[in-house]
Amino acid sequence: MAIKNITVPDIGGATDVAVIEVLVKVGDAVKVDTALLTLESDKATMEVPSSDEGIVKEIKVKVGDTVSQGSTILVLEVAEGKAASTDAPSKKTNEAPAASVAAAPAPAKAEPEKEAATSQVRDAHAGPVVRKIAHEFGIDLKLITATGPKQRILKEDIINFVKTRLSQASSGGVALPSAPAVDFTKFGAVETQPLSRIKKLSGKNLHRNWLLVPHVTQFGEADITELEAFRIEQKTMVEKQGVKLTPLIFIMKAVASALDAFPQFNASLDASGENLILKKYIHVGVAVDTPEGLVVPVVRDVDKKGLLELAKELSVLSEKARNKQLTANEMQGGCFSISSLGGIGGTAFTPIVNVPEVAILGVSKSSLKPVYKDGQFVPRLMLPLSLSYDHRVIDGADGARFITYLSNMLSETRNLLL
Ligand code: CAO
Repeated sequence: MAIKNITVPDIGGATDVAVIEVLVKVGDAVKVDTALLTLESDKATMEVPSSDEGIVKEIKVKVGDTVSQGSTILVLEVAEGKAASTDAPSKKTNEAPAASVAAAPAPAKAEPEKEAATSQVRDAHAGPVVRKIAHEFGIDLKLITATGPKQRILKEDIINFVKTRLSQASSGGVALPSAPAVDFTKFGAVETQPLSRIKKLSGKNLHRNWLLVPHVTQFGEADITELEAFRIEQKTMVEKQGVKLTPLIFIMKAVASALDAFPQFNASLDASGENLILKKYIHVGVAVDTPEGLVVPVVRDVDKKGLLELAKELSVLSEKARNKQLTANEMQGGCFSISSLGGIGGTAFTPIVNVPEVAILGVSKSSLKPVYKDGQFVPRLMLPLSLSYDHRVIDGADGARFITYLSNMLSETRNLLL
């Protein structure tokens, strides 16, 4: 064993630089490049790594001391033969170590652009508070995505890192990089608007569902020409009872029938993910757009209710949703969801499955299209459907069967009335 004094290397000519952190203690085994100290000058925070491998025998500096090039940092016991070639002769005793080895030589001045070699003093890219927090949590700063100016790690970066790791640990999930923070004021005027409570809540669920469920979206089209003719015929009469008969009511009825015919769509995976829980009731959630965000009240026993009853119930629930009067109970127990954007527009979209359900139907705006029928093109009112499902539970063939069944139900009005 040999004894070495490890000293402060060239720190760019800075003198009397404050020691803000001592990163090792007596007895620690250090390797080449292990960070020993953090120094903070008025220009930069830098780390001093070890130039040698060995055991720390004595530490010669403490937090608050000031050091310059050549100041002794610590005494290291190194294995014979591991001493740096620049080392002076070393002694085998612990007394009076004569050798003085710089912790790390500065980069050659002739090659200023060259990346610093191993064991260079390096910019710590983080202030003392941040470094202290990272040190206490045992976080390697190299793992943190810096969002501060000049790639500096901020306290928020550490917090985000810890939050992400905690949520991964609880979900057993994989690491996701966090989105970079962008200062948009660099590009023009901005206004910051906090998300509503509902948006924050539904956003969290949507994000989880998006990550958790292997989604497939199956598109389809239903010919609702006859259905629409029937609806228009009934509309005025129904409106006299204060109820609005929109295509959605018929779609709810068709969905209930399809759920009955394809029970795996009226199901949930249990917590273990190994069993399917088939439900013997048909409760359908309907996404309602409110100024505060999206909410999904649940209409119970859709299979057992008539069109008029469903229309009344949906109108009450969507009114309650818009007035923020829905109870928790009214938003629970759904087996399947429908998200209808048909009143607004668009041709198709990919809805996100509302976990623990396994499928969701997206409905877009119907339009007249030329359809080839009995040897000629005829104008038909076509309704676009988008069925997203959890591919762990539902096979592609079943997805196609379900949407075909649904289209047939909607194309034959009497199917829905009987
Ligand atoms: N094709 C063509 N027209 C349609 C249609 C469709 N698929 N669906 C509805 N319409 C028509 C209706 O017939 C109605 O027309 P009239 O006033 O002339 O009768 C008009 O569009 C408006 O319908 P509506 O939206 O008031 O009623 P609805 O039963 O279709 O929907 C509700 C009710 C509560 C679901 C709806 O108001 C709503 O909030 N939709 C948005 C849901 C949403 O945001 N989903 C997105 C979730 S993912 O972020």
